[in-house]
Amino acid sequence: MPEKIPQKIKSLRKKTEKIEKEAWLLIEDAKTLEELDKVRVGFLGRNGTLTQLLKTIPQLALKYRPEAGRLANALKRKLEENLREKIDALHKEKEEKGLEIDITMPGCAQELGSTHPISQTMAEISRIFKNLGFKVVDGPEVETEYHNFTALNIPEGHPSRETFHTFYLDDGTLLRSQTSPVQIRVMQKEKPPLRIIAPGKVYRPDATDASHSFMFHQVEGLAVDKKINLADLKGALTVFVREMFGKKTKMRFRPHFFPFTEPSAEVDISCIICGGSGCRVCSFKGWLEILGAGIVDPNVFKAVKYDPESWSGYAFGMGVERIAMLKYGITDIRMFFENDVRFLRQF
Ligand code: 2NM
Repeated sequence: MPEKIPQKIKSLRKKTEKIEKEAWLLIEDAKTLEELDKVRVGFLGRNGTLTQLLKTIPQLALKYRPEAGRLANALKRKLEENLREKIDALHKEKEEKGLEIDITMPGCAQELGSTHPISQTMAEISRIFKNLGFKVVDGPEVETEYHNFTALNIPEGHPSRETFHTFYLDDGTLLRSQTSPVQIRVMQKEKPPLRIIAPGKVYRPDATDASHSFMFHQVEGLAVDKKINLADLKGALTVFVREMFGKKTKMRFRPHFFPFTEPSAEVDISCIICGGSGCRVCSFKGWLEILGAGIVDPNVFKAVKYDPESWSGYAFGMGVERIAMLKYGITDIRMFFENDVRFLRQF
């Protein structure tokens, strides 16, 4: 014989069924999130119909309470679920209509960035040499030993290799220590005459301090033509230092050694701070070293199958950070690589 359902539970069941029907219709009818929230408050808010019903349960006789609780809580879960589904549907609808974006809201200000001082300096160096007829060229930062050393008249076992012997990759390639391998690549591809500059990153096994970094930027230049001589080199570099540091800047060559040029020189300019009288920046010498240069060694031409009897050339190389530090009065190379906007904003 089926157990007789007590009157109390019967009436509770009726009430929950009524609430469910009502809620279902109202939820279905709600057109906006605001309307829907009113429906929610009407049933589940502090004075909501369902909330009130739940509050009556503790007043029931103990034996009715479990069944009453099950009924009321099942309804509560169902309502919450229906509300959630409708909220999602309304959000989706709003998004599809594009109303999620309020075009009257104030925008987020995007601060304007600026070109990095090293990029600015490289662009300025390139501009000057472009005006002198040079083409700007680019090449890989991961190089073969051949392009980085052998073709540049630095054979295996040559002491010059030792100073660059750190950044090797597994397959025998290495991070380039100068940008001259780019020039080797251009000469392998193109016939003379040519005038090129190669700006870019280079890598050295140097411990970092105020004036050294394991990575820095270089611009190297190369001119190959008939009967190029030291006067051509001096002429081009004179134009460069005057454009870069001002018309009054003086320049001098000091003999030096580079494996890829012969003769070679280190090039100084008169101190741009004191004009040559001596100060802390030039260590009271009156001169600042800014680049290295020379006449291309015939062995370099042989490596790229240029006839050294018919062709001659000059080449030079400079560190961009050093030029930028002198130009802007920066005393620590690390500032270029810290990405501190308080530093970068100044340029
Ligand atoms: C320097 C100094 C002197 C140089 C040589 C070459 C090449 F490819 F022609 F052999 N490119 N750059 C050179 C010459 C670089 O940097 C201090």
